[in-house]
Amino acid sequence: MINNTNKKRFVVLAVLMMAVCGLSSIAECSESSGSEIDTKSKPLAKQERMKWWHEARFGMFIHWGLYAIPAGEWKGKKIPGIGEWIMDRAHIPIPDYEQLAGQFNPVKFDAEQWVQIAKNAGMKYIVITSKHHDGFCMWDSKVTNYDIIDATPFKRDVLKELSRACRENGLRLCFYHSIMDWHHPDAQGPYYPNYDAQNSNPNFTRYVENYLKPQIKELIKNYGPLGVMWFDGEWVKDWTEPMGRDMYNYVLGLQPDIIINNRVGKGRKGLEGFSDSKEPVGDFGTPEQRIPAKGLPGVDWESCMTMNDTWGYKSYDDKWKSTEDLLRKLADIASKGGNFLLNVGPTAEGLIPEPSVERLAEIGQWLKVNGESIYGTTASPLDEVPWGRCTAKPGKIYLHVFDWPTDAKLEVPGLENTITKAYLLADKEKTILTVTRKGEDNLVVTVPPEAPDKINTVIVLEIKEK
Ligand code: H79
Repeated sequence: MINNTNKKRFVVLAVLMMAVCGLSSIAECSESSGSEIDTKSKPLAKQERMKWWHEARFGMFIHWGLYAIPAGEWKGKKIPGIGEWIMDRAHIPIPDYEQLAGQFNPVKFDAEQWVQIAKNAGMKYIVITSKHHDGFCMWDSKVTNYDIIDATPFKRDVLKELSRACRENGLRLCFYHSIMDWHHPDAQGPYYPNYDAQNSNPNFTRYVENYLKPQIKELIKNYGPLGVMWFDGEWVKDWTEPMGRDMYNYVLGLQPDIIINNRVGKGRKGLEGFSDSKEPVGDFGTPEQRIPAKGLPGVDWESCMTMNDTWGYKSYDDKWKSTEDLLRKLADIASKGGNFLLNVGPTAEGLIPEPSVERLAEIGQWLKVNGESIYGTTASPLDEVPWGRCTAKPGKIYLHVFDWPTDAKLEVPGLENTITKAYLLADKEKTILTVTRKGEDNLVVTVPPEAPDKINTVIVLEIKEK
């Protein structure tokens, strides 16, 4: 008979095995034809490609484009909703929106400074908008003049500069690229004059073959190798599942170790972000502005989230999440086996807003001390704990304590393993904390009377693995 604890152990083992074996979808991938495809270097198996991403756990999302200029206001009116959607929300005619390019001159942009902000925050990768739904291109694209070099007075290739700064600082550069395009004549049906996901454009295939794919090739070949190709706007009617599969294979053909999100295909279930089909295309799920209640064994995912209520800069959005909230979200996500992609929306001058910079610095300070409990960890092997979250590594369990016990006794339910050592992760001396058993599978750790870290104190349990 399998009792409850054995069942739990079995589940833990199954999850570990799945993590080790990886759930490779690449095996089913046939290679696309086409002269661009590098037939010498075959795509790597999924678990190989995902290794750095699992280790990384924390990345920076950057939404930057022409929408930073209106910054949430059009013709003197505050436009509700997310800032990068202002073209749609304010029904701005294409020629009027295009005028913004002539004003885009972010002279304070400093790629090195942005990368330092991400690095000091403990982030390991950067995903920046190469093109958002508005269609404006943030690099020197050869297939359009609607880009930062040809259409702005700034005339600097910000993606090139970021690519160099990332390489020099050991961060992976990744691109967010919108499939939906409100500007391109062959794609624009779903937007103009009013956005409707059910509209279609008879020339959409031409847009995909002659515009979208060449752009993806430019980005990978001239700015890569990239970490992730992060698609979005796949919900437009003209984008199909076969197009998604073709794009997935095309991207892997261009760079055999790249990772591609699930929004390349059509399977995503809304903002929940997971794919619902049996054989979903894409390497990871993309919950947006939410953290799933539970992780899914063997399924990779990344929660993307804003620090206030917008992705693209809005001058008057000051609904900033606290550092405490953000740090606890990071632990929550890690405890469920996910990655955290946290957004900044730089200004039209090229600056990351100060409230974001402050929070990122505080997160970085915590990670400098406690990073071991986040990077390269796997989901909690325990059921829910009442005081916080847990993460794990072989031989170690990290207790992330949000609510410190008033009696200095921390109860850890559901752990049968023998504990060889317990200490505070922030304690360089690793002063031993006393652990006693309470009943068959509950532990009690005697902790200092006051929480050493008001946001999240991490206790390490070294365990004998069963
Ligand atoms: O880039 C940021 C946003 O601009 C973009 N995604 C993040 C990362 C975004 N676009 N739209 N939204 C967020 C919200 C729109 C959701 C909907 Fe739908 C699109 C509702 C219906 C179509 C989501 C996708 C739910 C169904 C399909």
